[in-house]
Amino acid sequence: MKKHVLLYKKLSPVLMDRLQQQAEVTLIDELNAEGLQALRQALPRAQGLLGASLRLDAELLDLAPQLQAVASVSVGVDNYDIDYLTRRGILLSNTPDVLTETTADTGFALILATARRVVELANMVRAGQWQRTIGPLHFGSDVHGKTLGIIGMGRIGEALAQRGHCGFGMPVLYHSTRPKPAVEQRFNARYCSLEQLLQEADFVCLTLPLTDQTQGLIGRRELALMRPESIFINISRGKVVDEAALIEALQERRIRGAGLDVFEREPLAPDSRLLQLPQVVATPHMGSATHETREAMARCAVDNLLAALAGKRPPNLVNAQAWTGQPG
Ligand code: 8YV
Repeated sequence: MKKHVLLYKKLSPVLMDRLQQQAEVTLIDELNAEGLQALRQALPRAQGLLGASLRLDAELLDLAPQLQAVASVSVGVDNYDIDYLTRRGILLSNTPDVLTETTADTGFALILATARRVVELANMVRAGQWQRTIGPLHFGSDVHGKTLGIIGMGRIGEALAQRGHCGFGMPVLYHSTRPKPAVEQRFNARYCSLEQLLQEADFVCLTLPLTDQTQGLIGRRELALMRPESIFINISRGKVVDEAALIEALQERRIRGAGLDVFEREPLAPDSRLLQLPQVVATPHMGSATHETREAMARCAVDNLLAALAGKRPPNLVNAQAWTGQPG
């Protein structure tokens, strides 16, 4: 008897075919009001869920009494009530590793775009305002040789350190839950306190998960430790930062600029004050958004889900405490 899977993120034909061979699949095309209603109506029959960018809380999952596994097409798991899932014995999996390099590329794209004012100057050319050789008014700042500060030394933080050290000759500072000697050896990185990193780094980059401990980590006090020529980069989660305090620091030119791929509320409101600041490069949470990487993530999520529904431990299990080793 095929198990029932509720899909709230479209899969490629190849992956959809693979899933349908082994499960009865219901697809929610779009997470608009109609789609959410259809999802709620389908939850009572679902043994498996696969998707991303939807808050799965107790209120919603109480509608799914048969649920055995949730496969997130993401590395971040802040959209999930992990304690609730574990209490119910529901296996949550995610897709680490496959998106590491692509997301670190995005981080470096924001470092370069913000430091060299790429978006601002490209828009000037597109608007036909390039009338003469550009001068100091349009100069950006160097990246090579500057100090790269990384807050959160996980897979993505390490990949960012590699880019900075190997590619741009940047001294690397990092702050993390604990020192990582291997990273220090590979990239000549130096572990330091959050305060020291904020004071010394030319680029302050957030690459850490959103948890109860990291929410609001970067607020007014922390931003005040940064230097006027330093640049703030966020490719983690918007809620790690007090966005109003960041806007103030930018408006008062207490920091030079910001490259942001994530925001407190997404999509970012068109009237956000961030979008009125030319020294801000804002991108639409595109960290892992390449054809290759999103297909690899979806493939990883399908592998995780099919393993869980077959009573096997998913390769990327998030809540190990929920694993009893008994077939579902
Ligand atoms: C996307 C991400 O939001 O993996 C994550 O945690 O933030 C990004 O890759 C996610 O993959 C949604 O599809």
